[in-house]
Amino acid sequence: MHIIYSEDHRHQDGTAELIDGQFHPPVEKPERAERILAAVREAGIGGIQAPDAVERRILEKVHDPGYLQFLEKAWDEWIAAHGDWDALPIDWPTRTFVQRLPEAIDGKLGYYSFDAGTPITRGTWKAATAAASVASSGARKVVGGEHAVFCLCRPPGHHAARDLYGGYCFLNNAAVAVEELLEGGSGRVAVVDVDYHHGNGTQTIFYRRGDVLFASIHADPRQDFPFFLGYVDETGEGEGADANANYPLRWGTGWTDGYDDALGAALGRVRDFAPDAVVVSLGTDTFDGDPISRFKLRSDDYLRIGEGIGGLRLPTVFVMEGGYAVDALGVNVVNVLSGFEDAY
Ligand code: 6XA
Ligand code: ZN
Repeated sequence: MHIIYSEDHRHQDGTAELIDGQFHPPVEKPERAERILAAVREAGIGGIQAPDAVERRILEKVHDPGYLQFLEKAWDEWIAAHGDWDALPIDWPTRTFVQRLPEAIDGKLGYYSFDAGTPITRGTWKAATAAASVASSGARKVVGGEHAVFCLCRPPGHHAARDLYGGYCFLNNAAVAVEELLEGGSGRVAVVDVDYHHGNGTQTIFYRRGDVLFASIHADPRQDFPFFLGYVDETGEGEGADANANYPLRWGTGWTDGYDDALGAALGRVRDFAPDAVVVSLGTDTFDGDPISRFKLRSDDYLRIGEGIGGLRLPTVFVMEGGYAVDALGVNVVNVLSGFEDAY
């Protein structure tokens, strides 16, 4: 399968990340993409191509135009106000506050974000648009007849909502892929999100849409990020009623004691939905050795995930999301893609 990759991901390179109340080196770092690239190249998964730039029109289908303008200008406003240091929000319009966009950059950061773990840096816009371009170009290849494409996106995207960033995500790359597939002639698209964290952004973007199924297997939000979305009773609204399916699993879940069954159930929902194409939000932070996660999957289990998805026998766009155990990241991603190819 083709691989789409842009080296512009390197422009997202935060100085520090707030983890457990302290600043640490970011886990979402350029080395992640470099390791995955080296592994898929070595495994001979397919040819590697650079993307064409995503159209603004497509970005505006996924995101609010005011949000896009904010992201594009945020760094310039931040550096003018505070100097050359990662931009982080510290105040949010939560319960009892008015949802109004302030003038000051500090207020804008709070208005458009939902966590303090996602630094905006000098290169954030460049890297985030490159990742969206990777997803867009990959999906267009599938529209053009390829059976599957791997979009090596970084920064990730599944937490980014219509006008919110967080969870290391700025632009929703998976949603960009969905919009490209719909525009290219797919009547129905299913998103399968296997990242450890619930894809709150993707869920909300498509929550009222009946032509896009969102099915996600993730850490129980009662225990883990993003905490406030990803519960089983979130099933969609309006035309999207019954087109959203969450499979939360408890900390410590491994392949045989929960993951396999949840994957089977999620893929069953996809089959019942009868989509024309599938977008996979591919996170491997479900790995036993992941530094920020608490599932127990082993490297071989990723072959089974790939086989399960390949068994759908549907045109598939893989979009890279999380995964922070850098030494195992390459083999885990390669295993998903190889398992998929073997089963397809
Ligand atoms: C909290 C953890 C962010 C999770 C990012 C991720 N700062 N999402 O991997 O899929
Ligand atoms: Zn994740």
